[in-house]
Amino acid sequence: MLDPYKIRKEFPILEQLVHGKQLVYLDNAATTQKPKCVIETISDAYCTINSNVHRGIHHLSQVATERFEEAREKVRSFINAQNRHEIIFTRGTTESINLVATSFDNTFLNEGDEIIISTMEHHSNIVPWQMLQERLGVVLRVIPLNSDLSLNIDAYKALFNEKTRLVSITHVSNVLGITNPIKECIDIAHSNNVPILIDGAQSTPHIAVDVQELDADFFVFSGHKLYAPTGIGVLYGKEQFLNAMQPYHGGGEMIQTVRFEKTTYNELPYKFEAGTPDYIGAIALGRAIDFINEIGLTEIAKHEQALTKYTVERLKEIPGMRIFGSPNGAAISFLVGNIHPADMGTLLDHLGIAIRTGHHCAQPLIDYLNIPGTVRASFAIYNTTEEADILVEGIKRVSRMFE
Ligand code: 7TS
Repeated sequence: MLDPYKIRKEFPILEQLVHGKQLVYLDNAATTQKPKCVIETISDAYCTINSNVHRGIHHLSQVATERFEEAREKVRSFINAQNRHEIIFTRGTTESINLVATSFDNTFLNEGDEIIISTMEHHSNIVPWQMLQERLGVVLRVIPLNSDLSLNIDAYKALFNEKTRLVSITHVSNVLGITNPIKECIDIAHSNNVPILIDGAQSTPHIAVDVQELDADFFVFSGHKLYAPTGIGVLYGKEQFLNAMQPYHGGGEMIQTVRFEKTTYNELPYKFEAGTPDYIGAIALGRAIDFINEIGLTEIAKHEQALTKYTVERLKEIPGMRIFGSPNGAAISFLVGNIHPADMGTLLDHLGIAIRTGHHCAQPLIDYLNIPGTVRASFAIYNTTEEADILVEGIKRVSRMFE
């Protein structure tokens, strides 16, 4: 069994007091805290191996390059991609989706072509496609939700036609904490001969992902939600698509030869990694993956899902509690009576409890729910039932103030 109290000791930030109270950090869907091993990896790398990768003949550059490519292998193994060159390092989920939107555009999309997304997407899986809508005249089709806020699979099936070129949907909703039936969604897309991108920002920290078993064409995620530093993320893409796509950014690293007459591009993955990559970030991401693997995603999922279930049950004790959907992951969105989410968030903060409030970068979902926003508690490996209890007692206290 995973022992969150033992794990917490690895996270220096969790030891602090906020407003004189022990910090209860429940904003993990926004970003997770970093274990000592990841922080030390960054510090050690700058102290011992820092040198620009792929360019140098000298020792440090070679070591840095080896460590960078080792990190790519760790990521490959983490999501069980077939090939290391199918792993592209980006700044995060947002950049990964923008990369696909931009590079897919040049090769595969024309005016009137259709892209399917869902009602529960994060803005980063809406706006890049809307930008294509403006630039190219592609049409966005949106999967509606059922009354329990799950994806309406029948409606999804009915959205496909001969103009559908791509599906792009989230694995786990950052607002609702609902895990979508992603394998089924992928199979439906493929039965219509349409490739599919999966936004794994909220799944990779919590459940094991196997991109080959899923048969995802693209899979994207962020390091910082996965105990790694900010500024590093991943795009996995099947070789056949990445090879057919045009580069996203131009510059160093992504070229084979540059002449004023003609430039030729580098092979995968470098074709999509223009400029100096965040190799220290990638190395730290590799360490974060080791850290997760040492604990094991099966144990992590068990712990977080049990904590979510426990918290949902306890939240239901509170009069006027409204939980949105049936969270089965590591995030719970709710409202209490008429208390505005921002008021709840501010007052909980005074009790040392860090939760998130508002639209969570999913405004269309919040509009669909016809609410001003939600209060969201989201868990990680280091959270405890004791913290869930502090949250529940805090909400009760705030609720009493509004009576
Ligand atoms: N997709 C999903 C499902 C997300 O939850 C997020 C970030 C992103 C994409 C964007 O990730 P980024 O690392 O590129 O910013 N979600 C949140 C959140 O729920 N609160 O803050 C960030």
